[in-house]
Amino acid sequence: MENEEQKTRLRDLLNDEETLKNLDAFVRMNLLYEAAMKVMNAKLEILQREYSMAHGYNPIHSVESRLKTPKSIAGKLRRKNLPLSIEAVRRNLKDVAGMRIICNYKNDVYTIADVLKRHLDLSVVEEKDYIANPKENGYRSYHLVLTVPVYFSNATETVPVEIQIRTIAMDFWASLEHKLRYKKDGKMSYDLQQRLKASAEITDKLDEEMQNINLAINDLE
Ligand code: 0O2
Repeated sequence: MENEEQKTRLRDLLNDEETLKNLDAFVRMNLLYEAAMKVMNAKLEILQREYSMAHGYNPIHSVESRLKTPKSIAGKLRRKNLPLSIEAVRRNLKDVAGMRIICNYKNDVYTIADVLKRHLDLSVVEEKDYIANPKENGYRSYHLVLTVPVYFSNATETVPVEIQIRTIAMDFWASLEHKLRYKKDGKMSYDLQQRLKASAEITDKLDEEMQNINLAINDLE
């Protein structure tokens, strides 16, 4: 019975012009951001293969990409006191398409950021170096928002993609910190905050030392 009611409600909803228009606009918006991530993924794949061939070394350990969920988009619009509309998303949110590039060493992070900034079809919209200037809680990562051209049948759209570039160690730290923050609804005890901050310092020292050891090994070869 309940199922039947739900079905009827869904049918009514899908017959409603306004709902259909919004649904269509949402699907189109998703297509746009997905396409931009595909373009970026292709660029990174080419870069990795070319790096391995030309230098016998690949500075990229792994790449992750994600599309922000509708719930998370709505939450961010609300926090910014913006209307829940596709237009507000397009105008104000730069992280609907998000990619994370994980590198082995700190200098690889800067290498990749520099290479991407040299791509003539990409434009830098935002750049934050949280490695040179870590956040108060210890967070380290290199953030770039780049616009990517996406070619459709009758138009070219420039779509923002947020790219976080960090080392394996920085990623390890950020994943745990994110999980804790999410679990505790943004609230964390002073003790945990301090321990995380201290861990971030240790992580940074580890990154430095691993990089130095790797350079020393390279010198031996
Ligand atoms: P989620 O859940 O990862 O998507 P803006 O996005 O521009 O409105 P802001 O804070 O100026 O806001 O952007 P910033 O500093 O470039 O941060 C964007 C993203 O970086 C965040 O997205 C996180 O993914 C990550 N980030 C920033 N600071 C921290 C931090 O202290 N810890 C961790 N673990 N990640 C961080 P969201 O949308 O906040 O979160």
